[in-house]
Amino acid sequence: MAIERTFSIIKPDAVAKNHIGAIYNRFETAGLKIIASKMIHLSKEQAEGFYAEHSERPFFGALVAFMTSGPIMVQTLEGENAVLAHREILGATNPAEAAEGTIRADFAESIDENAAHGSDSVASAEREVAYFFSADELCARTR
Ligand code: RTP
Ligand code: MG
Repeated sequence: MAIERTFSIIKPDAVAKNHIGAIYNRFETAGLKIIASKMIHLSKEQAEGFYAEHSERPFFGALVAFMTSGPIMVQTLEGENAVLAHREILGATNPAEAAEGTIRADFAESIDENAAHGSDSVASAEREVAYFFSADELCARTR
């Protein structure tokens, strides 16, 4: 099993509903270690840059408006097959289709406000971690 890093966002809806701790608990229960974490309020430019791959999609404006509507928590998570393991506990993009017991099934209301983000590949994870964290903000978890 490969030890990977992945990138996580607790989105404005879940922060507003005080679900930060409950979602962190899901990460730790799944064996994912938080190796960097901070609260930020994205600017429009930061949100547009982060979701640049979706810039031509019809939902892009709504996505940027939502992601800048309040503070978010950004995390780097580390563990065995972390990218896929994290996507599995997140559940499907649309919470109505998310498997029972997943973060989106339990904490999200709609496809537009779906509680959390997770990198979809190792390459995306590298880009997304670097978008928010400098190398010296990533802590070794060797104990
Ligand atoms: P995320 O990037 O936020 O983890 O979500 P994801 O990989 O599951 O989904 P993605 O395709 O990357 O889409 C990014 C966000 O855009 C919104 N979306 N809306 N109305 C729609 O058809 C639609 N499709 C995507 C969602 O809020 C999704 O999280
Ligand atoms: Mg995505």
